[in-house]
Amino acid sequence: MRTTVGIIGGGPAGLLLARLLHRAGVDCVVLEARTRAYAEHRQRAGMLEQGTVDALRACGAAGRLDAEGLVHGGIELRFDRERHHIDFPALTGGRTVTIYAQTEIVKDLIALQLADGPPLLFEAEALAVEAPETSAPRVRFRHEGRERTLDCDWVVGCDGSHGVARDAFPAGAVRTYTHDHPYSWLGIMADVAPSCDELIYARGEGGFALHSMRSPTVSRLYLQVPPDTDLGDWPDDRIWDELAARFAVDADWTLERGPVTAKSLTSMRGHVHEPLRHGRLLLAGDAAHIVPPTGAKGLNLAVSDVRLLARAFLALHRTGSEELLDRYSRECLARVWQATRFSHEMTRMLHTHPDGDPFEDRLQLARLRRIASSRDAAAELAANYTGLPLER
Ligand code: RFL
Ligand code: PHB
Repeated sequence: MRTTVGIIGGGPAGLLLARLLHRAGVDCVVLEARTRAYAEHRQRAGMLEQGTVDALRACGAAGRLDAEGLVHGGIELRFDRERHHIDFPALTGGRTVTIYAQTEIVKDLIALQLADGPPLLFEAEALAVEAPETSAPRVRFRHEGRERTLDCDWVVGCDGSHGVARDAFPAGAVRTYTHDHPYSWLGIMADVAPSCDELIYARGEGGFALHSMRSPTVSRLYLQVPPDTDLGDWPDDRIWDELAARFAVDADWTLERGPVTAKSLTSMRGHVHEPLRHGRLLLAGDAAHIVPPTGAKGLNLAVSDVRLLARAFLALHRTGSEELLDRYSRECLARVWQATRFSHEMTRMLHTHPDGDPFEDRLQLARLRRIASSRDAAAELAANYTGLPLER
């Protein structure tokens, strides 16, 4: 098998890159390790920046997103038993965010790809990227019980945080910056109408809680828990009681409860690999960086990475110039570090520290009060949350 751009991973990053390349006339092949059903049902992100929505629209993948996505004009911060609305359009010159599940984006992109796109192979697990420093890199992969090779001009690793593409960077040529936070998120999906019109980020007495949603009838909620938490210790009633306590306010407000349909644990960590290119191998999305989900940035960063990459491949295709590919790692990392900084700050501001440092406690509340009372501080949060421009 041979192609111009070999893409490892059929998550949002790989699928969107394939779509953008296909529309630009650049040929590619996507190798996805899992089955289609698995890829379409992995529960993850839900909050899309305006730029992510625009990118999906521009490549014809937003039909359902436009019909079913929930446009939000802000978020609510809760602390000290009070509610504070952050008004995004007023603070950012009209920007909004959209709630639409990652599972649905993946379904929409897979359907388009299988209808008229370049090849997408499921249950095709990449084993290794070979000869990335030459002009003829290869991906060795296993498909239908056989080992095969995909010969490429370029390889893009969109294979998530446990992928193999990164392994082809020589040890001395890559550095990984990491930060682990001392807590995890217990997430639930529940068949109950959301108790709010906007996402609620709460710093309660017992820790952080987030109220998100997937549709007018499905709620998505998260609780800060210790990293060694056993889901078996958290029956549904205990989860709802703890959520209700953390969201409690003096105003008249109730958390509606309903049947819990899924439970999960997510560790909170930051991870950035530098650089994002070695020879003709490039990294994008979670393969390149992980951010804690408090800033809702992971999927949005994956999308902005592949928008930059698609532009660079288009320039190469049209003019033969590799200039944009040469700049990819530096430009992309500048944005990644801004999103990492924002995610880190949101995480540190909203989670209670397990060691209960009272000084840090007071600082967190001071930060939150500053955002609630200063237009400039709120505008800074709104600009980062809705997404910094791609060029920055
Ligand atoms: P993915 O989605 O992990 O896809 C990688 C794909 O590569 C495949 N793969 C391989 N294929 C072939 N050969 C191999 N050797 C392979 N190894 C792996 C995998 O099967 C998979 O299909 O990475 P991608 O495309 O970079 O997308 C990144 C996003 O999935 C991720 O950043 C977000 O989900 C993060 N995230 C959020 N991001 C947001 O922007 N907004 C949010 O509201 C948000 N909420 C979240 C989140 C992540 C969460 N968890 C579970 C970490 C909430 C949570 C709880
Ligand atoms: C979600 O809907 O899953 C979600 C929303 C916002 C976040 C994290 C997760 O910050």
